[in-house]
Amino acid sequence: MSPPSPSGLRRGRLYLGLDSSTQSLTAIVIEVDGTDARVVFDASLSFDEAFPQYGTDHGVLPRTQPDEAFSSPIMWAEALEAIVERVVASGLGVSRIGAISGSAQQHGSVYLNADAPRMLSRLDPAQPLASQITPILSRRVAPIWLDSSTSTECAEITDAVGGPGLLAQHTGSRAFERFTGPQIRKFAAVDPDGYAATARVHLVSSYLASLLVGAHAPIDPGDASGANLMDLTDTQWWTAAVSATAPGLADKLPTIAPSWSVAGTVSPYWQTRLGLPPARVIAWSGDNPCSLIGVGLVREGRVAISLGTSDTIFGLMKDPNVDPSGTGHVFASPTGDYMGLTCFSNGSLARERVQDAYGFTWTDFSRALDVTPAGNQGRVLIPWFEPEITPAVADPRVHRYRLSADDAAANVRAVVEAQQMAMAVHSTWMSVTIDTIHATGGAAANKQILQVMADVFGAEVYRSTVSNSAALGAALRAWHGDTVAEGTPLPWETITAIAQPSATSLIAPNPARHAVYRELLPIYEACEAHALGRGPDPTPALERFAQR
Ligand code: XUL
Repeated sequence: MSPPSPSGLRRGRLYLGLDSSTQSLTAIVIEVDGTDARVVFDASLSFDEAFPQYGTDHGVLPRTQPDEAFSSPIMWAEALEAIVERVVASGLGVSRIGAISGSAQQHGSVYLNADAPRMLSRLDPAQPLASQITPILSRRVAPIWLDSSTSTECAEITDAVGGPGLLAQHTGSRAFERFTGPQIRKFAAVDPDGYAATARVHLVSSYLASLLVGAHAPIDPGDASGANLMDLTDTQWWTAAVSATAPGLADKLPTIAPSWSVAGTVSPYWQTRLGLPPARVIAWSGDNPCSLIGVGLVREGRVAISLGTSDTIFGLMKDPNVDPSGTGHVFASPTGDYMGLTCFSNGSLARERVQDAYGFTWTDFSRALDVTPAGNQGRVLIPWFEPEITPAVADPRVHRYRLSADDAAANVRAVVEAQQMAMAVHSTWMSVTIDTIHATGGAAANKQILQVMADVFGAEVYRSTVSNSAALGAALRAWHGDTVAEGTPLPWETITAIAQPSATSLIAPNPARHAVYRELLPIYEACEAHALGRGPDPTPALERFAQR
């Protein structure tokens, strides 16, 4: 039983979730009473603003090569100390913290030398953290997910393991430039001495967890699956990929432990310096696995669609199904299941390009959706304004089928329908029957877009109001891990109740319109194939569709 607060209310246990993203560090604290949770603290530090001395731009160090992207592990340590200080200063009563967990941008890697375990266990509470971390780095900078400079390494690793299909089958993704394995291989090649001096390669998540516990923390399977190095079936490092990546790497990688494992307790450094209690630190994970929890996706059939700069569809899978086309990713889920994720680069950008082309406001844009019919009378737009990830398109071009560029309203409907149909088509590899969608991101505010989503998928769409889903997911994972450690694990449905969207935000699919899209979907696929130069002109099929 927790003691009553001065106001007479019972004060519950606190769980701290941190999210070290590309641009900022966020802290969310939830207070838990029995099975009820509520957010009691939520704050962010922007790296560029809070730590201008590093010269970062949106969290990225000044670039010397256009295709490389690095950030600073020292800055991340400084930010960790600063945000924990803020949590302590909030007056919440941090002695009530039961556990801490975290989320971090995926794929980034941090290189530590052999002194790390000794130094981490003896951090001096009289000194700031950052200056004490500097001597344990065998590489001053951390390559991050925006780095696309490792095409050669991707090809070499792919060849060595026996091809892209095999690599994807085992690790969940074909070789991607930004993934950790190819990044490690490049470091070993360009700086063999630095690589030799590296005793441990952490991901951003396990590095920050290590700073909290004062020892090397494990990596959870969710974040490990962003490395191109983990075998999905046993969630352990895949020897073939590890050997193909860099010499002696097996000894330099952290162990992989379940997402709910206790990585350690908050070290004496934090207790003495900032007054944190010796709380449990639950293994950190990647931002995508943490967001899965933070938007409440803990059963198969429920997915999230994030309509942001890029559009993303992700959801839980019971089985590690892999995308044969090689564009989707499979990560382990913090629930012990799997998650599929497919990203589309022409998201808001494409919607805005169409909006701007006709001088429309968002109200005009919504109205255009209101006045045009589902299926757009067989008029299709393939909106590759920018290079596209799914399907892979390097030389972007917009394609129109039976659609005049002069017809403003039809172009609006065409861009929205194309995006939703692309998400439906390119998520079938997950073999999940989607019945519920949690819509997030800026464009989820638009009811008409969500109606098209509901009609294309034939699924119930709810607007998710969670804003910092990765940080919330981390706080919920801390709670879950604590209940597991106490021997009284709570079901994920209970843990994520706070993350479920309100029933009043429901947008129901219309069966007649869904039937229209079921007919149009294969023709839309044919349009994509034609635009990619891989199929016949789909115009006759669109004519038949329009005249039906
Ligand atoms: C996923 C990916 C990004 C980062 C962003 O593959 O690269 O979503 O995780 O932090």
